[in-house]
Amino acid sequence: PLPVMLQAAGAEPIVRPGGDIPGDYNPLPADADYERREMMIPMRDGVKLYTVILVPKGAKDAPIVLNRTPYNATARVLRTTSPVMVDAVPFEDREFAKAGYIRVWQDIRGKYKSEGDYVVTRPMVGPLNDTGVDNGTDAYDTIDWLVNKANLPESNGRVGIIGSSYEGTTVVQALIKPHPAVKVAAPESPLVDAWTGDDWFHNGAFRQVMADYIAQQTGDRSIAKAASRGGYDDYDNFRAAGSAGDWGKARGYDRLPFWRRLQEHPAYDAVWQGLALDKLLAANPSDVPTLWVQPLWDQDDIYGAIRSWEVLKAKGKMGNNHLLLGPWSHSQVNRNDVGRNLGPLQWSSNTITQYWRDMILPFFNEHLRDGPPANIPAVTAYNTGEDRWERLTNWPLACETGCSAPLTPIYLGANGGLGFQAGAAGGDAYVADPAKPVPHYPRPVNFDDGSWQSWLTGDQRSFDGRPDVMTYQTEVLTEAVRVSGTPIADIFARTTGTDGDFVVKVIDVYPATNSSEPKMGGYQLAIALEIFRGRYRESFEHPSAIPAGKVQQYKFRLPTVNHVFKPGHRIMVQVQSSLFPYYDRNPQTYVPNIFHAKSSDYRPATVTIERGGKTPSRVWLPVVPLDQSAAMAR
Ligand code: PG9
Repeated sequence: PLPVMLQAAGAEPIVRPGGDIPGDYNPLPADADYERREMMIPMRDGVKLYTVILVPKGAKDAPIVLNRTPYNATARVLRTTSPVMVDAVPFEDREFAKAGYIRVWQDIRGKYKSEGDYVVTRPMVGPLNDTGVDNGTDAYDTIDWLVNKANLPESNGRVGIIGSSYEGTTVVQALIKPHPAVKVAAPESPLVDAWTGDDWFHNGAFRQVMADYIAQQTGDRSIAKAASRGGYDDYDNFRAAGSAGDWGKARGYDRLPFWRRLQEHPAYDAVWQGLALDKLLAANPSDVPTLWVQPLWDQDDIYGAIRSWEVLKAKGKMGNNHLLLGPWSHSQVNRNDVGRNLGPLQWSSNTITQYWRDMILPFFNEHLRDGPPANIPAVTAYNTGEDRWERLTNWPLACETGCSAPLTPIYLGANGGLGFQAGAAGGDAYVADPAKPVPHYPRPVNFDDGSWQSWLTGDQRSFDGRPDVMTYQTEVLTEAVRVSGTPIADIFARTTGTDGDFVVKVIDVYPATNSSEPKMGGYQLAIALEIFRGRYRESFEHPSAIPAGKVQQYKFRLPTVNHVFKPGHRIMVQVQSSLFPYYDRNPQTYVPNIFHAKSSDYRPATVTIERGGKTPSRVWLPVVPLDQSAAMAR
């Protein structure tokens, strides 16, 4: 036999347990201004969660900011390998790094380097979860460990929790029964109710593109590849596939439990209701000072933050709950500091710098290190018509009941008119054909080309004029109209089908000419846009077929606005029956479960939008006087 060892005595063996990948490699130069510690923190059930802690060198009595993520804690703290903490942390953490905070990132249970089983937006312990552990208990146990001086002697024992989207959801979950060391929170665009208005469904219409997300997120503990969608135009790809269920089946997604689960729960049943965090917040209203961050053009989660704030307001928790309505898309504030524009919209100042420097940091400083009062008002809302922040004492400024002003109906009229007076009875008919659905974005639609981020600000002229898009607009305004609150679509319609979707958009039509920016002349900017699946018009939980040919009412909430339609502009409302491929197609024939609709179920229907008389289709707008100085916080 050959000699066992060829190298000198005492040298490391070449082949040894663990091989050449030690698992604790830490590419940080000795002169770095911070330390990186990687820990496996034990939870109450023995599962250990991978946690990265960045501690500024020399830190003493430093506050902690925690983020719990399904998106790879290691990658989040390794933006660069810079020895300077401010340059190493993700963009969104720079203000914290500058201010000497201890920054902690943790992989949630079952993802990346954490142990345990991953469950998508794991239900809180209760009827849907009997394991005794959830994202609330995991946050609690983590915080308990972090504030123990034996583990992290540099901390002052106070913790702030922050994160956007899924990471925002983990913040909300940590607020249900918060650890006493949690002194401040900022859930940014959290998914709160995934059936009503965040992510998977909106009012029952399904976001088919989420199939890719589910494949990536649950195909592997780290990130898996989604199956090919086919050609470049996802409009063609999705349409050719048939139903959303057919789409997933053809890609092998039925092997993914969460994909199967979605298909088993198309309606707002006990599962979606049990997952809805606003209901749990209402039952356990938190006293933690919280800033709920809701981007106004959030293409993923446009409902959860504002809804949570409303629920806590109803529970009398105004004093410690603040709402921030920013002129952004989903997680725009977390990506980079390009805060002067969104799609074609341009703001006069960098709203993202202002967000981190003037709002979040002072708010966290106040509560985590006894900093000066941050003076964050109850509501900070960007006025998207007048291009400025407003500090308000309450929200909404107009609503159905209980506000200082009621909602004002604006009526769909004859010949495409729109006005504050109801007109004579009449109707406008169009053929909604599932074979030719209205695109949500001009074709080709490709979900990987980046257009996704700002599609909600797209020019609605691309669809105006289609025979299946009904457009109603006011005369050119001679006086400004201010809207501050949540508009409600209230459509009366008949259809020859037995199911159908309704999409309503409230649009600001810009003046026809714009000499400094010609392409914005006549621009149609949707300030609120939402879809509603007709089968849920009477109950979200118990769908029912639409009686063909009978007028039905479709009343649903649109996204919140704080906008001024200026003189020279017009107000426009568009109504249509699809928003594809963003949302799956409604077959327009009632079937028990649209995920499993057959190709023969997809049929054209003639939809008639009723106007005037006893069935006056309208949008209830939160119109308020232009001068809101009385509602302004100092
Ligand atoms: N909107 C994404 C998401 C959140 C929660 C569940 C699923 C998806 C996100 O951006 O994280």
